[in-house]
Amino acid sequence: MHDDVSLPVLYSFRRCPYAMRARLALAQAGHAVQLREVLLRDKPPELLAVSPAATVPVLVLPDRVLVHSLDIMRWAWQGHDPDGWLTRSEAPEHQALIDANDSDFKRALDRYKYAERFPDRPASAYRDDAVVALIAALEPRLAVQPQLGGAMPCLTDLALMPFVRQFAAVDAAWWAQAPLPATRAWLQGWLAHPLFATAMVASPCWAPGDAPVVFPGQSLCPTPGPILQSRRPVASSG
Ligand SMILES: N[C@@H](CCC(=O)N[C@@H](CS)C(=O)NCC(=O)O)C(=O)O
Repeated sequence: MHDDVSLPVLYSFRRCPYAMRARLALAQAGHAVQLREVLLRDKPPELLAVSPAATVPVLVLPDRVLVHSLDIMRWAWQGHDPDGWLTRSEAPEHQALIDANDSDFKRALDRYKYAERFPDRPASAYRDDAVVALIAALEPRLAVQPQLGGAMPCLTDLALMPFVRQFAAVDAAWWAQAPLPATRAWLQGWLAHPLFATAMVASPCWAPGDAPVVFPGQSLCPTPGPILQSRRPVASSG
C-alpha cells in the first residue's frame, strides 16, 4: 500500500475546464495525487500560500509547484510517454489549436455562455466567433481521423475537450443540428469514455486535517496503488 500523504497535492475544482484537463491527463498517464477540491469563492489559505494567483488547477510537487493546467498535462507524460500523448501534441498545428482554445475561443465561449452580461451583441454572434476561433478548425481534422492526435488521442484532445463540452452545452439544440458531425462524434466519444467518468468523480470540499482523497480513485483501477505507481496508461483510445 502506498503512502497517500506523500503523493503530490492537486488543488482542483470539479467543474473548471482547466482543472478537468489536468485531471484527465494525470489519470491517463497513471499518476496518483491527493485531490483537494476547493471552492473558488472560498479558497483555502494553503492554496494561496503555494500559488498567490490562486487559480486552479495547482499541482504541488516535492521540488516545484505547477500553476498552469498545460504544465500539469505536460508533466504527466514527461519522461514516460510510450504512446506519444505528449509528443504528438508538440506539433506546431497542435500548439496552434491549443493556443486558439485558450485565447480567442475561451473569450468567445465566456461571452456565449454569459451573453446577458454582454448585451451589445446577440449570443449567436459570440457563438459564431467561437466557431471561427476553434470549432471550424476541428471539424475537417476530425472528419478524416477519430482524434486530434490521429488514430489515437493525444494531449491536445484532452486539452480541448472540456472547453468544447462547455460550448456544446450552452445551446444543446443548436449543437445537435450544427453541421459539425465529426466534432459532435468526437465529443460524444469522450463524454462516454471511462477516463472522463474518472476525471469527473465528485469529491467533498477539502479541509485541513481531512484524510487524503486519492485521485484517480477506485473507479478507474480496482487496485490503484501498484498500477498507478507503475504509471501504466489507463486509457488508450477515445
Ligand atoms: N492559466 C490557468 C487558468 C486557470 C483558471 O483560470 N482557472 C479558473 C477556474 S476555471 C480559476 O481558478 N479562476 C480563479 C477564480 O475564479 O478565482 C491554467 O491553465 O491553469
